[in-house]
Amino acid sequence: MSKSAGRPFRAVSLVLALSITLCSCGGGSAGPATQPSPPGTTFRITIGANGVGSPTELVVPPGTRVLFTNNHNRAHDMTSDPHPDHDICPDINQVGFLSPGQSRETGNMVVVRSCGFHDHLDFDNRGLQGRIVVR
Ligand SMILES: [Cu+2]
Repeated sequence: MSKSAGRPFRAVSLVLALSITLCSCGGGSAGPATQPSPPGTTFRITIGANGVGSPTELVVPPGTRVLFTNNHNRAHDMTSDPHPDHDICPDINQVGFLSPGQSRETGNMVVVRSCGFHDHLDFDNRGLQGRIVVR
């Protein structure tokens, strides 16, 4: 058994300590005060030829923006219930008019509540209604 076996081990721990120190510089780039959802965790609602789907009802944590995408060949005007006041969840009204192919986010949904929405251009159409539950 040799006592010199400890020396290379000490060198390795010195390198480790150095790299930990170097990595601690976080890239805090200046941006808007509101934090966007990290990539991969975006909550989405997609409108297609069969109406609101994937999904019709979405459960999100408080502080979420939901991305609406219109994959239909018609325009849709996505607004909060109830029609025509649109005042239960005003954050949804920020989506508003979506041309075919267009996407837009809701406002930051911080209040815990159940937010029904509909297509204001076709408000009687159940296929164009859905719900975002913030909880
Ligand atoms: Cu409406």
